[in-house]
Amino acid sequence: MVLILLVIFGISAVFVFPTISEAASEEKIFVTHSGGVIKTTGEIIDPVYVASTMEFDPMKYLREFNYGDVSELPDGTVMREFTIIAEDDKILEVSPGVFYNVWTFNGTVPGPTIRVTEGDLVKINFINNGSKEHTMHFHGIHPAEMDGVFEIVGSDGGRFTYEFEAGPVGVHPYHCHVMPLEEHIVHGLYGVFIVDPKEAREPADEMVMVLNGLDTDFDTENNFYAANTIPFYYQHHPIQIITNELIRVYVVNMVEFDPINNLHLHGNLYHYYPTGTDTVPSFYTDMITLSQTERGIMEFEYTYPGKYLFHAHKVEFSEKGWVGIFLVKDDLTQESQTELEYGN
Ligand SMILES: [Cu+2]
Repeated sequence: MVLILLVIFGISAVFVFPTISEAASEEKIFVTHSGGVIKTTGEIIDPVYVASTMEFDPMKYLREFNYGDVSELPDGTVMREFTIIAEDDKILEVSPGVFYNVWTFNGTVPGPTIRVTEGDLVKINFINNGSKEHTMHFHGIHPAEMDGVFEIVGSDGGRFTYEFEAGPVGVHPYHCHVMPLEEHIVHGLYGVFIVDPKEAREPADEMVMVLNGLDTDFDTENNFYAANTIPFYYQHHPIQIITNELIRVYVVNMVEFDPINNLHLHGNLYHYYPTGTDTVPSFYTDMITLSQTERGIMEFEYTYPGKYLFHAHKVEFSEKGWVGIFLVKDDLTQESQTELEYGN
C-alpha cells in the first residue's frame, strides 16, 4: 500500500512541478477599460505608441509647476497651500496592451511638482481616498511630526495637514512612506518638491524629469524604465528647445529594485548641482549616476541645431524605455521633423 502511494506521489510530482514552472513564464491576463481582455508577459518592448490610450501626458507634466494657493501671513511670510489626494485604484496603459495599477497623488504618476520658495510656509492638505494607508514624506528640513512616517493616514478619506517652513533650497522628492515602502513607491506615490532660492535662479526653459521603473508583472524587477513614466515617450515626442537658450532640468531618480540609474546627454555637457542645494555647480559632465532618490539640477545650452539623444547609459534601461530626444532648433517656428527614431 505504502509503495503504491509512493508511486502515485512520484507520478503526480512529475506532472505538478513542470506545471508550476510553466506557469511562471505564462502570459498574464489584464482587463482593459472597455472590458476587453489582453494577454501580456509584461515584456513588450518599444511598441508604437497609441495616443488615444493616454491618461497621462508626459509633455504636459514636463514643464508643469504647481505653486499652490498663495497668501501672506500677518508677519509677511508667504504661505503656499496645496491639496493632494491619494488614490490607489487607477489603471494606466503604460504601453499598448500593458495595463498597470498606478497609485497616484492628484491622479498622476509622478504626482504634481510642488514648487515653493525658501522660507515659505508650506501647507499640504492631504486626503487619502485610497483603499490602503498612505502618507506624504517630504525630503528636506521639518519637524518630526511633519515627516509623514509615523502619522499614518487611514484609507477611504483619512486626512492630515502637513505644515512646515520650506527648506533647504534644492530639488527634493516626496513620496508615501507606508510599509511595505517599496510597494507604495513602485506603484507611483512620489513626486518632485522644488525649493527655489529667494533670489531666483537665472531665467531658463525649465523641466522636470523623474526617472522611474515599472514592475508590470510584480516579480520585484522592472519591466520598463522611463523618464516621466511612459517608456520611449520623449523619443517619439521629442522635447523641442532652442539654440543658445539655457535649459534647466530638475532630475530625480525614483527607480526601485535596481541600485543605480544614470543619465547621459548627447552632443553636449551639463553643469550639475547635486540636490540643487548649492549655487555653484559641482560637475561639468555628460554623465551622472544616481541611486534611489538621488537628484540634482542640470544646466546646459545647445549651440548646434539637430536631434540629440538623452538616455540611461545602463543600456538595458534605455532599451526598455528610458530614452528621449531633444530636438534643438534655431527657431521653434521651424517645421517639425517627423518619424524620429532611435538609431537613425
Ligand atoms: Cu502609500
